[in-house]
Amino acid sequence: MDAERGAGPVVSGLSRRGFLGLLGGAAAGTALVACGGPRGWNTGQQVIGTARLPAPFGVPLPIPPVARPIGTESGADVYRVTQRVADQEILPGTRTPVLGYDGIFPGPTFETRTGRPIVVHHRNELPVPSVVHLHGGHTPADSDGWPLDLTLPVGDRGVGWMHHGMPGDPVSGERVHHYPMTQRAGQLWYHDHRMDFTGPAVYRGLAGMHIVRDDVEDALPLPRGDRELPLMICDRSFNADGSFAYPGLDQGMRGLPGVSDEWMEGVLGDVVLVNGAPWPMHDVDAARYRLRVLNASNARRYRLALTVPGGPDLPIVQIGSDGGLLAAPVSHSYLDIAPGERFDVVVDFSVLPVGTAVTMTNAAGTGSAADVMRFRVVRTARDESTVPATLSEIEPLVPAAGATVRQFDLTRGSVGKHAGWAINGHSFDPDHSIADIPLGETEIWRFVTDVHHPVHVHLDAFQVLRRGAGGPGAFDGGWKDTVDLRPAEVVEVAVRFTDHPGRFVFHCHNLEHEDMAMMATIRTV
Ligand SMILES: [Cu+2]
Repeated sequence: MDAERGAGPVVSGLSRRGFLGLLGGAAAGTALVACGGPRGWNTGQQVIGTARLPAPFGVPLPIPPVARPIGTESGADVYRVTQRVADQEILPGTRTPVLGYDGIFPGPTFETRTGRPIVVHHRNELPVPSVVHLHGGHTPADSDGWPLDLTLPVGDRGVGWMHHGMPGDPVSGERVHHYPMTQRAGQLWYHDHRMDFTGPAVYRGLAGMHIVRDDVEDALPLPRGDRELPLMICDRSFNADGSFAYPGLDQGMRGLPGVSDEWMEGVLGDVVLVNGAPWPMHDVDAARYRLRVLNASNARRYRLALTVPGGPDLPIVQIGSDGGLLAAPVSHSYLDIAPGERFDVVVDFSVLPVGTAVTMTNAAGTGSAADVMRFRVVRTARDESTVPATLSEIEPLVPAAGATVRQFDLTRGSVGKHAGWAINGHSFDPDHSIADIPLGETEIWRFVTDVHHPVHVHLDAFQVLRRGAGGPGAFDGGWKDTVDLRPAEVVEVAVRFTDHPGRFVFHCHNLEHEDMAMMATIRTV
């Protein structure tokens, strides 16, 4: 197997073996631990990188390229994505080896339409197995990215990888995902979901955005074109040679999962990236913009505000959540966003004079993590966009009297030296469903936490019913697929699965918690 791998394709001047060697050189020994921000905001520890960092707001905001179909097949648009290692200039003047969809981080953005199915051929030219999950996708089980449905590297026969023989459907080289796109418009994202190694895989670049559009949304006078910006926010730390500093126990991501004890609570970076650029800058018209914000961090939560020198913060008008448009806009002075969550917002730069610099700040972070990016208002411009008072129709999920109530306790286990994270006291068991849920029935799920846990449910979005003693929180509106739970909190959601019987998962989207087994198998029946 090693001979085969060594003979594999050379990518960007690095053989696969070279890539592993490079990762090996990026051991966590160079990294220090620090507290991740103001007390109580984050569950995690920051990796202090050793790379020379740029001054903030000097790098232009990149916009990932849009994926183009290579053809059509039975009414579906067909795409091909090659996962490969490539060098990318993330910090100016240094090269970072990334694991990238099409060799880039973020991967290409998908733009699809409700009711128009797509087929994506994912080819794995990485040195490690991969699994692709479309987060927020209403996807049949065999295309959803079950954590053991490994796609092995091209030419790899699958001997020696962990989990060989466990339930799953490993394939060699390439996997075809069928996405029916029978869902409303919304902002999804796709990322790696391999059992035990999701944290390092996403951290090293395996993440991209996916925007679904439909006629309802197209009919609204919202900002569009250059005034609609997808913003993938994530934190990373870097070694002096430019490589990502991730404190994984196995830097080659081959055998031993997880991170050492210091990072059990989650890995926080000291550089904030937006669309893969450190604290970028973007020039804007004095007009409304639609910002489609995704928190793709492994563990970091943000409190985002748009600060204006000498003035009040710019209002942030939320128009959508994980699962598409809200019923009506909601104005916020800041946004709390946990890993995996998306917020669709409109901001109006026209209230500011040309020349104003607007900084997106993060009150949940300190030091270098307190800033995210900057907008600079550079010109006046016509703007015919508005935010309508009514955005979409949202069917309320109302559990019937006597509806099934399931409680899930998300806590850290206390057994053994490397006690992991657990749901109802159990580590992820791919063989055992902890809930068989009838399709079409609305259930109440109650999540109970010890520390911060952003809970993500696959297959269908849900609605938040209660947070603590009150109703839904300020950021809980609309269709959600990921809900931000704070320490010692209880949140109840109404869940209803439709269409696709099979085996799925729900899990904590703090990726270190997920890798250390805070995930559960469910079955829709
Ligand atoms: Cu968690």
